[in-house]
Amino acid sequence: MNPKIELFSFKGSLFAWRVHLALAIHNIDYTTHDLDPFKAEHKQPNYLDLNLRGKVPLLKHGDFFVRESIAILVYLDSLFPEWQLFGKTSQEKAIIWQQVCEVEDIVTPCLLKLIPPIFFGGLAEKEKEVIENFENLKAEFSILNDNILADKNWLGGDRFSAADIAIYPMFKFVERLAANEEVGKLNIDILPIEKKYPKLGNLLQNIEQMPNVDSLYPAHWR
Ligand SMILES: N[C@@H](CCC(=O)N[C@@H](CS)C(=O)NCC(=O)O)C(=O)O
Repeated sequence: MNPKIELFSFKGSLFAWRVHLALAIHNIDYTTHDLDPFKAEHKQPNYLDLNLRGKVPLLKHGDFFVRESIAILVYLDSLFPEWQLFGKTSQEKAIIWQQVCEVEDIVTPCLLKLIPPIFFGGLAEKEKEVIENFENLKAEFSILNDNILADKNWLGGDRFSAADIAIYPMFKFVERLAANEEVGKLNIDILPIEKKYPKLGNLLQNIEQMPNVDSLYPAHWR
């Protein structure tokens, strides 16, 4: 693909992971620039010149730049129309976008609220809030499991789509958060996802059977 695709990322970034998934599953040759958040490389002037928000992911395609993981997926999907990540018919498009929006509206905010107390300290003081966020995630997982996935194997319909890409890193991160030793003492009871929510387990398995998905799991999380 000319010009070559370049992706600015952090190792373990949930949002950049979505873009890696789309590119790797479709076997696209691209270059990754891993920035080091601990050195604040994403806040240096040379990067802020490319992305005024100082965040990852950022996709570079020739002299065109696009930020925001979902916007990047839309861009890639129109560069590679055969992917059809956002569906073909009006109904497919509506259902896929509905699911993507609900991931961003419900699942992602819970995760973002759980990160500081679990990884950066203060869990004891924020225990009530942590439990509440896990309860919200569990309620959403039940809706996905019992309703949305009741009669389908993919989140957006009968085949792999942007909705599956949007949610996959979030599931993996929930597993990581809930496996934290301190969180274990709170009896959250959300793991193992595949046992508690079999249709979600089925979805995870389907996604993990797509090419190259396993190779993208952040090495430092293993
Ligand atoms: N909504 C954005 C979220 C991007 C985002 O928050 N990325 C994180 C890394 S996972 C980041 O760059 N954080 C650094 C910062 O906010 O300073 C997307 O979907 O791309």
